[in-house]
Amino acid sequence: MNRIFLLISIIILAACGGTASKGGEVTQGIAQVAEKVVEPAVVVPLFNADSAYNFIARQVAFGPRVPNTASHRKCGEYLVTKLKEYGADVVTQDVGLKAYTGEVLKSRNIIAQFKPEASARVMLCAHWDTRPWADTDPDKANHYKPYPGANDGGSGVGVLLEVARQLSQVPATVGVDIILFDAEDYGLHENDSHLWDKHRHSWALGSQYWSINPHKQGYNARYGILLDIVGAPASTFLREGYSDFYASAIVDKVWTQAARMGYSQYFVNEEGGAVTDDHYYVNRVLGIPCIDIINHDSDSPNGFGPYHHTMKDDMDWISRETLKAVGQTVMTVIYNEK
Ligand code: AHN
Ligand code: ZN
Repeated sequence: MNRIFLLISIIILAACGGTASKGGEVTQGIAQVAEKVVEPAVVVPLFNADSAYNFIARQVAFGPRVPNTASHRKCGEYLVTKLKEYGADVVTQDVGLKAYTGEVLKSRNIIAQFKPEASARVMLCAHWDTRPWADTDPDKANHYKPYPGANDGGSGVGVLLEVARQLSQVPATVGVDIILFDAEDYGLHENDSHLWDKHRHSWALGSQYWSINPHKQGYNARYGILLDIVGAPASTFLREGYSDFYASAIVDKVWTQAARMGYSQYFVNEEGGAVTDDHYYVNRVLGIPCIDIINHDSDSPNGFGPYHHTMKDDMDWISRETLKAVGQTVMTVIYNEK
C-alpha cells in the first residue's frame, strides 16, 4: 500500500511541478504531500437494472407468493438456490407464524451471509411474500383476491438479488447479510381497519420473529437498509418516520449519497409518514438502526401508489430507472464501508 501511495505522490509532485522540482528536495516534498494523500476511491460495481428487472419478473412468474400456497413455497426455493449460487452462506428459518386471522402461516426467513466471519457487517432486507388480498382495489370484487406483487414483494427482492450477484463478483470490504423476510404482508384487512389497536402487530411477522430470534446469537450489524416498494416509475422515497426516529444518521448517509449521484428526484430529502414495516421491529427489538426505503405517494388513497394492494401491482409498474437509482445508491453506500 505505502509503495502505491509513494508512487502516487511522486506522480502528483511531478505533475504539479511544485516543491519537487526545486533543488531536488524530493524526499521532503513527498513527506509533506504524503500526509495529505487520501486513500484511493473504492471501485463500486455497476448495478445492472435489467438483471434486477428480470429477477422481479421471475418471482412474479411463480404467481402470488402468498404463504401456504405452492407458488410461495416454490419461490422460496428459488430464492435460496439463487443466493447460494452467488456464494452466500444461506440459512433459513422455517417456522409457523400466527396471522391475526388465526391462520398459521408456514413461513421462511431467508438469510444470505457474505463474509460470515467478518465482524463489521451491514444488513440489507426486503420482504418476499405477497399480500393475500387486493383490499384497496377499486373493484370490491377483488378485495379478497391475491395479486401479482411486482412492486410489493418483488421489487425489493429483485434489487437485493442483483446486489448479491454483484457481491459474488466483487466482494465488499465489510460482511453483508441479505435478509428476505416472510409474512410481512398478512396484516389487517382494510375491512377490519377499525380493529387497528388490537392488531397493530399483525404486519411484519417474519421480521418480528427474526428480531427476537436472530439467526446468530448476539447478531449485530452497523445498520440495516430495508427496501420495500422500490420499483415504480418516478417513485419518491421520503424520510420515513421510524427511520428518522431510530436511524437518522443512516437516512442522511443514504440520501446524501443519492444526491451526489444525481438521484435526488427519487430520494427526496423531506419527512414522510411513519410506516409499520419490517425495519420497525429491527429497531425496536434488536436495536440495530435500520431505515426503510419505501415509496411515498401522497396523491394515492393509501399513500404508497395507485397500484398498491391492487390487482394492478404487476410488471407494468416496474421501472428500470427507479431500480437503478435504488440499487446503485445502496451499493455505493455498502462498498464504501471500511
Ligand atoms: C401498514 O400499512 C401498516 N404497513 C404497510 C407496510 C407494507 C405493506 N409494506 C408493504 N406492504
Ligand atoms: Zn403490502
